[in-house]
Amino acid sequence: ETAEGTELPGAEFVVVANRLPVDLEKLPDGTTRWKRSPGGLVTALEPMLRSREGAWVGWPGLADAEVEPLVEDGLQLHPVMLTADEVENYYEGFSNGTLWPLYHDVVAPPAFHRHWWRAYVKVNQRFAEAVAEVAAQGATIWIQDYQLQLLPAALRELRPDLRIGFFLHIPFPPTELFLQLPWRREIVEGLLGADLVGFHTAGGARNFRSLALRLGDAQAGSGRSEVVVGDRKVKIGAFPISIDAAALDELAHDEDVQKRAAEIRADLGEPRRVLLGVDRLDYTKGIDVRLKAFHELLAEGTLESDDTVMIQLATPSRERVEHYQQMRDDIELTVGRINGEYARVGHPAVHYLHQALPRRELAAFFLAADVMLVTPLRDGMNLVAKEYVACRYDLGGALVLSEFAGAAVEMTQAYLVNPHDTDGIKATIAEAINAPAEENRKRMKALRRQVMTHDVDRWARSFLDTLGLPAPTDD
Ligand code: ADQ
Repeated sequence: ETAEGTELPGAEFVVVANRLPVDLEKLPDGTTRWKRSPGGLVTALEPMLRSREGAWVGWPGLADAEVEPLVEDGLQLHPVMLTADEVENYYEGFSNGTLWPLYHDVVAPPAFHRHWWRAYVKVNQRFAEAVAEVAAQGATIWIQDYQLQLLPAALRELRPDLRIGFFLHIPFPPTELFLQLPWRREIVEGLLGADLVGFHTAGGARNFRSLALRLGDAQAGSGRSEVVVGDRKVKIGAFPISIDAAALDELAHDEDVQKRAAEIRADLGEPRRVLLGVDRLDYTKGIDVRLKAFHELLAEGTLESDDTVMIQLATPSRERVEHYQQMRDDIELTVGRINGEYARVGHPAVHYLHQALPRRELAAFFLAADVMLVTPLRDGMNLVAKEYVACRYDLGGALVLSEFAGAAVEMTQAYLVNPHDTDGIKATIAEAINAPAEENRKRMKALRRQVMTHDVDRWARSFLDTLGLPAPTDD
């Protein structure tokens, strides 16, 4: 079967995400070229897509670029065009200025603008048309994340033959918060267009289900993991995402990575303790929370900058959104203050890199860190916590983890903290630093048992099995 309007064959399995797994880059001479962007989702889904002659529909990351579909290593890529206005209103505006803060417990105030909403509706409709063109009769479609919540219903309208799954990578908020959204009914009805709506945690699934019963046209189904919409069943479930744990474990075993870890500690001046934070620079990640705790621990003398250093690696993120600019300034001010008071020449107390690092380098930092600080105010899952554990095959290190990260549900042997409780965080950091090695090994062993057996492949399989995706045909 061939879809109309393209020479590529209609795809039996289609992933739809805001972004394609490749970025279109503009060169100084005005021409463009493709660059691979190896995100976690790509790594997770690529084998599955290839074995099923799959397609990926998404925005190539550059405004106003009208580009033709391409086939990369047997994977069909279908670019969806966004104008500069749409990038501003649909992506930076409604997705990242409204939905992102609203879904993360309003830790920053969400802005509700009607022109942002209109752009969100329009772009979701464009995605629906793009998917309708590439999907084969009866194909399975897997829609990813908060930028595309209207897509399930919009797509079903055009193509009732499709099997549609939706997965939300960020938290689904408590109903009281969600109800602030002027377009709450439209979003719930958009999601209910899917056959399966998946979340990281049971809490998120519960929140969505009760809203669906309250706002949407849904009726209770035969159990807690479904609702009924007209003559259709919509399944609702928790599917905690994970990482390619074996690949990271292998990377951590690499001799060069281990040498690099030793080198990092040497460069730091062989401190007794290294604390590490690794995040996209985002106000939900609680970077300020851990800096404050560290600052106070130094001020009280519980920690000494002579023998304890903190490293914060922060990937640049959403730099055109206002909240992000303000937050970056605040964090950099705090880093400067701490160093101003506690550094010596050649020995900063906080090492701060506003840079994205290669995987190998990141693995070396994980190996070099005695205490990993993951303190988000709210986080859908948080892959960094799992990556750290996957690297610590030596059972060294300790993980301090926010109760408000989805990862806390599975990683109960971490040092769990309430990110709003500064004294609690300080006490827990001190506890993790001073714990007998045997205690930390025991915790790490339990954490690894969880992470190494629940990898991203298992996540994808369990979602797609529940959705009822037929097994790939061998030919
Ligand atoms: P994110 O908010 O981006 O993901 P997270 O899950 O922690 O958060 O993933 C970040 C990724 O970026 C990790 O793989 C990490 O290693 C990498 N990274 C961070 N800083 C880096 C740096 N300086 N250099 C290189 N790499 C860096 C969203 C949700 C999460 C959810 C994921 C997946 O917000 O809650 O876990 O999607 O569903």
